[in-house]
Amino acid sequence: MAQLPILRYPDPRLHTVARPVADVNERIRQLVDDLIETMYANEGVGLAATQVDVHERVIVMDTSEAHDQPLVLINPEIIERSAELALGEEGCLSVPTIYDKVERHARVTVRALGRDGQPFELQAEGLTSVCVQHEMDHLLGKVFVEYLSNLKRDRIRTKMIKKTRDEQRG
Ligand code: K2U
Ligand code: ZN
Repeated sequence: MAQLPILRYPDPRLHTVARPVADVNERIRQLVDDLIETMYANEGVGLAATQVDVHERVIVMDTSEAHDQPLVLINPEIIERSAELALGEEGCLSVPTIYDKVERHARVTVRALGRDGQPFELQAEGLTSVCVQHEMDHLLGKVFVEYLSNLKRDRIRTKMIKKTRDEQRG
């Protein structure tokens, strides 16, 4: 298991479109385990492979109360979306300290492969629904700040560039 470095917005690699996983093999299982470790280490409830500069369709999530029930979604696809929308507070490990409201489908049904390579379906609502839509955006190269106004996004971009520069200076 290893903690992986998380790309920081506005790193252009965050806008890469991930390719489908061809074979759920040992390399993919190792990636899944590293994503789970990295997610917990950063107190996230989700993490997409895109965020660690691996551009394959893999997501991990854990929206459980005790943060002890990791969910693995390989080649996820949303097969149903509710007409009902919901406004929810979002953050992102690639955009630290920034939180803002984004409108999402209130409920979604997702079909994916698990860590064992077997297909399953997940009916998600609440935080799980928000998180899976947020992570699937990552696999399409989209970061949640792109739903915000140009003014907000420009201010966030400037803040992230300064934060990264200050951290590099130590
Ligand atoms: O993609 C990520 O960086 C992980 C996000 C997932 C997430 C986004 C929006 C709403 C829920 C989860 C991080 O977990 S951001 C931290 C966080 C945790 C709980 C609620 C909101 C944000
Ligand atoms: Zn994110």
